[in-house]
Amino acid sequence: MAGKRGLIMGVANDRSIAWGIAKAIHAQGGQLAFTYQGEALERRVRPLADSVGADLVLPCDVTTDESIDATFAAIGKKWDSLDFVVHAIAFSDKEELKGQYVDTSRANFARTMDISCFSFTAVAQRAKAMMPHGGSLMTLTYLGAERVMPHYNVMGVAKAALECSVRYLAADLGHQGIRVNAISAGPIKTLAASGIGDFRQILRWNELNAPLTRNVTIEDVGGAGLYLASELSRGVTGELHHVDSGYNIVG
Ligand code: 0WD
Repeated sequence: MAGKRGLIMGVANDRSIAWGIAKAIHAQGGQLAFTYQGEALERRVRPLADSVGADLVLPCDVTTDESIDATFAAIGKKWDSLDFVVHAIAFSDKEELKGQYVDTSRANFARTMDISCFSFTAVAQRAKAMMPHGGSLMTLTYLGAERVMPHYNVMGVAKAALECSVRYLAADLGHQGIRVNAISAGPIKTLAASGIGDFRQILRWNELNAPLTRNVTIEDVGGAGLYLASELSRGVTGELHHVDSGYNIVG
């Protein structure tokens, strides 16, 4: 990854999946920029960014075009091009990740879709302008997009739309040498996951039933993120890559 530059979006703390990917790419010499959402997270993200020698650490709230534009403008001032973007952002009202999907409200449906799905397309719109030599865009998804999983509810619907948008973006951007892929990660105890009802049971169930009989770590996902960001995956686009100890083949 020496000589490659990329943006990591969605680090909340050192347990974040985005941080696992950042560490793996940094270990191979990639240069990183980070975004954070809000001042509370800035305090956590800055020291992490410092530890991998990143000095581009920018606020970005993906719910507004102005914020995304400002982020890419700031990157454009320091770097003339980008090689990869990691999008590891999702949000839904916790109260609607407990009961049944059928009770989803219009407002939370729209917000979940906006932050967890549309934001990837919004980022792709800006990133492509900075990828004249091609590049790699990746996002994070979960098996709840493909099947009904307990309490995943509206987030499953948003992830299904996200996975579909990966395919459309891959088709749109392929001729520019820009690859677009998704990693479908197994359950990992992070801040976002703590909002999902009965998450502890889901972890235990996966551990017992996955072919590898263990849960995945952010380092496991980091390895896959490194592969997708690098030239090793140069022939891969529009792909949904499961990093879940094989749970998707049995569960
Ligand atoms: O089991 C898991 N943890 C899995 C997570 C399994 C499979 C997939 N994923 C996905 C998530 O759905 C998400 O897309 O991985 C991605 C990263 O999630 P994470 O690493 O599990 O969670 P976390 O460390 O909380 O990072 C997600 C971050 C937010 O953190 P919080 O917890 O504060 O919501 O997404 C960011 C924020 O930093 N985020 C935003 N960033 C910019 N603008 C916004 C926003 N409006 N909303 C949330």
